Amino acid sequence: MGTAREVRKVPTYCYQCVAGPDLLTVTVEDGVATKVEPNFGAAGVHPAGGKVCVKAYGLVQKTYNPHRVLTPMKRTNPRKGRDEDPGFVPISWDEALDIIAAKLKEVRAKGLRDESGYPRLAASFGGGGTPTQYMGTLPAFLAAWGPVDMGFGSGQGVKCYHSEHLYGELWHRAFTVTPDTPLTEYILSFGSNIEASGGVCGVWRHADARVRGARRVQIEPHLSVTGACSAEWIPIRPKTDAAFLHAMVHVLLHEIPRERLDLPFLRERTASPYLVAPNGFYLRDPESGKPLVWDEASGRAVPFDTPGVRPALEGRYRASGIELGADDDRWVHEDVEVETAFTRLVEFCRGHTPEWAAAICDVPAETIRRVSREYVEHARVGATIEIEGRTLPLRPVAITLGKTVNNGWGGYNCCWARTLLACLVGALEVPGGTLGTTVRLNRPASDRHASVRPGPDGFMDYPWNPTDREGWLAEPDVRNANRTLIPLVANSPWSQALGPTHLAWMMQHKAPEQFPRMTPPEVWIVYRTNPAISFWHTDKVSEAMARFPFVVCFAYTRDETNHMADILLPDATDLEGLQLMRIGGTKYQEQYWDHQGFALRQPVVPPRGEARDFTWIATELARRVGILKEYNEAINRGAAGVRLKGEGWDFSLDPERPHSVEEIWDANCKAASAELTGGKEVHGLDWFRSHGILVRPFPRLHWYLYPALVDQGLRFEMPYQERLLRVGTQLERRLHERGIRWWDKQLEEYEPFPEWRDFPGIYRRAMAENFGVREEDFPFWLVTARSMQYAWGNNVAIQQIREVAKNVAGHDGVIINAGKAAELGIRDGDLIEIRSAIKATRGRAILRQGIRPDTILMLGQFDHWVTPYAKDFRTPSMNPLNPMLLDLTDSTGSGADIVPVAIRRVGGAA
Ligand SMILES: Nc1nc2c(c(=O)[nH]1)N[C@H]1C(S)=C(S)[C@@H](COP(=O)(O)OP(=O)(O)OC[C@H]3O[C@@H](n4cnc5c(=O)[nH]c(N)nc54)[C@H](O)[C@@H]3O)O[C@H]1N2
Ligand SMILES: Nc1nc2c(c(=O)[nH]1)N[C@H]1C(S)=C(S)[C@@H](COP(=O)(O)OP(=O)(O)OC[C@H]3O[C@@H](n4cnc5c(=O)[nH]c(N)nc54)[C@H](O)[C@@H]3O)O[C@H]1N2
Ligand code: SF4
Ligand SMILES: [Mo]
Repeated sequence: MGTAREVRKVPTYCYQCVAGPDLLTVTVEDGVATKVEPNFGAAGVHPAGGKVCVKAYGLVQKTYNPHRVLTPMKRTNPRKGRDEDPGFVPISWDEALDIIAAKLKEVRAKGLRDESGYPRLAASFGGGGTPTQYMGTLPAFLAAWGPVDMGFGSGQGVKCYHSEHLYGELWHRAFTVTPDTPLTEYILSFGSNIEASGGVCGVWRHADARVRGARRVQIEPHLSVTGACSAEWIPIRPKTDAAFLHAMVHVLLHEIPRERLDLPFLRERTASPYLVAPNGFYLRDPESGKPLVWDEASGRAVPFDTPGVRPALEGRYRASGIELGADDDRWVHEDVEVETAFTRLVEFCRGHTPEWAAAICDVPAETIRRVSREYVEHARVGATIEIEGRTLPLRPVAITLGKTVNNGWGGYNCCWARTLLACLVGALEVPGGTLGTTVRLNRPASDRHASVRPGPDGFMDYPWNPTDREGWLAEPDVRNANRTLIPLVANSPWSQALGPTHLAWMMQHKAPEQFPRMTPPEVWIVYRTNPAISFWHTDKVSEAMARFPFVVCFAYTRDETNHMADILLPDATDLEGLQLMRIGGTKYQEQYWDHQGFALRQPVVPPRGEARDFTWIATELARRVGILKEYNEAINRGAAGVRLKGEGWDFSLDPERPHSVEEIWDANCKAASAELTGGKEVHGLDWFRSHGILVRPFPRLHWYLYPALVDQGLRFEMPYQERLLRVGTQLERRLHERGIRWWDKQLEEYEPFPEWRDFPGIYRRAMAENFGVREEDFPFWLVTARSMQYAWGNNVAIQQIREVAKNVAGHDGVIINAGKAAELGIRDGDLIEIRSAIKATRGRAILRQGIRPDTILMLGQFDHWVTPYAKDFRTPSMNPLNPMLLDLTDSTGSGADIVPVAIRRVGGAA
């Protein structure tokens, strides 16, 4: 007490979960990080007032965790497996880097691709892309290397908002979809657990909306924290959301007057008036090939963009024209009967009555009907609002979908119906309505508006993977075959990780017919992901990775994936590393800023032990592998986030020599500030160290895509999916020409309107058919949900997080309906066994009223058996119980975290 102390406050960012980045300051006393606080200086800029969520408060303990790996390590036991002790021994950085570089050079000498055509080098990064904001210049190393297989599933992607990512980007440049929460009045949330998953910005926005009187209805099988603070909870039967949404479409089109819908929006901003010809493709003008609409003014069919046209929204007409199908299919029609896409839609949903859905969803028809009417009433069709001087429609209703609803079978239906419901009341991409956050498949990633480019037929262009005879990639270029099988996944730097990433694991066990012989990657690099815990069928995933010949894991602590590693490398963690990142604009989950710019992550304290900055590691690897020049050039091109050369400035690095970590980020800081200010201001690393961020205003008009479509005279590609029909037909032909039949179920989904299928039945039948079990022996649905306190398995090793989480029900066992438990003789705290068709696990029963009797829930992703501290939780996870199956893969390549199980009591309360 009383001794003079040096106290500093250091600004930095947190991006531990996808709801970030958020800004904070860390107090450092005598060189020791002691406290996390909001960044009050950024309160006027950051959408959550410069605050961070509970997870960021764990960063001090994260830094000083006694279980950290703090030196490079080498495996001494050549055998790999769960039961093998790796025998890790500490080695020097020199030795570690030399071993890795020697291996990489050996691989490079053989050729970047192996005899199957697959990259010899693979890399997996987890957590929804957040690791990029911690890995410094590693992306430049990978770019310098050449082809890398990024397609080994790391938990993210196919389990995430997968179908939403793909269809969302197609329809409205929406990698993820959110309400315009600050203006909305009515939110229908199908399993979107925003109060747990939305981070500090999401929680803040929704709290404000509640104060304003906005009404949120939570539709999901268990009462999540989001349900608990919603106006209403509707306990729907799992995987039946598509039927509920189809029934809403029915109510809007068959039970309420047409005038209540936004008819001008449908006519002018969607393809509703386009005429559909007998083979299911649009009727087109023979000369221009443009789709035709029925012009009420002239009483004939004319191209959709004819000046002065008054397109009919509904009706059947007789007209002539051509129809262009798959490949060279072409039909010439003389005076044939055609109908508008909208009329087709009305017919399509005729049978989808609330009564029909009620039986499927186990939700009363009256509830579905009432919710649909509330949705229309709150939409305020006709209202307008001024945003930054421009008058836009105001439609304060939105529908959001959570994971398990927007991925796997039924995901297409749910994403389609949600987007369509927005169109029916003109609420897509307008104030108060349903908005996309950001793009990852379309380019440029930094600006959603700039990604709006005119494509064919009056829609936005889309970067499909080709399916025509000449363009189709018959030989997959990575092990999950994303470009071969999934036209929608495009070919951006994110596309591999959004391919059917479980196929890469499954095929390690058996290559599917007509595919190249399956090979393991010769070198696999892993950072901030733990697929041995976070993916499906974790035993099988672990077995496959144990057979990989050479695995390099960046390691914070020991974990279940790096248990199979040959080399462990300790990286400078969140508060120790240096990196500049883009912030602001609009971003998932609900990061909507009125600013954009850059933030610095900086060493708040020096790295502990032998941990090294990522940029140093990447530079050393590039140098030792002999690709330093290519690596520096990649940084110059912007691989670390910013192009170093722009109009009127050039901070490019000399490609021939290695640069220090500070030199590299100093150049990035200067280029970033020049880019942001059009060359007016240039700030180096020192400036960013003290200021933390540099921003300029971001127009709120850019939150909404609608103005960009109006300005370019474009339409949303709704409701009829003519392009998907064509693309799917072509893909089917290509696969069948090769003799591939194992993707046939997925091909059925390429329909212009997504048909309802018995989605829960698909999950149950897959178990019976693949494992020879009886469906009725697995009567419960096992589902999972987010915890606000945990970012996946990222922070399970932090004691403080566990302490906070313990205050929230559900973290220590298996949630089961109290009434159902009583029937089965299960009391609170009893040990129960949960068995799927492939495996059983155990946990303590937590009895709750707030869950359907046919559903049980395992929060988060635990079940660790190596990760220090977490391995003592004894909290079960669904992941070992959930098989990877082709039958459970939809046409976009996604699956869902849901599995039929049986339960029984095996022991009394502890
Ligand atoms: N049961 C269940 N499973 C799920 C889900 C679910 O809801 N329930 N969700 C799925 C979804 S949507 C996703 S996106 C995935 C995410 O799953 P993953 O992408 O696999 O991510 P994490 O589980 O966070 O893995 C993080 C790993 O990084 C390590 N780590 C943390 N900090 C550092 C660091 O500073 N340096 C280094 N080198 N390593 C660090 C941690 O120890 C941990 O092993 O999980 C999926 N799996
Ligand atoms: N704190 C925190 N925030 C995160 C993450 C994190 O790990 N921690 N991860 C981020 C990532 S990568 C993702 S993908 C998102 C996920 O974000 P969300 O999708 O919002 O979150 P979950 O809680 O995983 O979603 C599961 C919810 O869906 C419900 N559910 C399950 N099956 C069904 C069904 O068939 N129908 C309906 N209607 N509901 C169902 C469950 O009851 C649960 O409440 O969260 C992101 N945000
Ligand atoms: S929401 Fe995510 S990024 Fe933001 S402070 Fe919390 S953990 Fe960090
Ligand atoms: Mo995710």
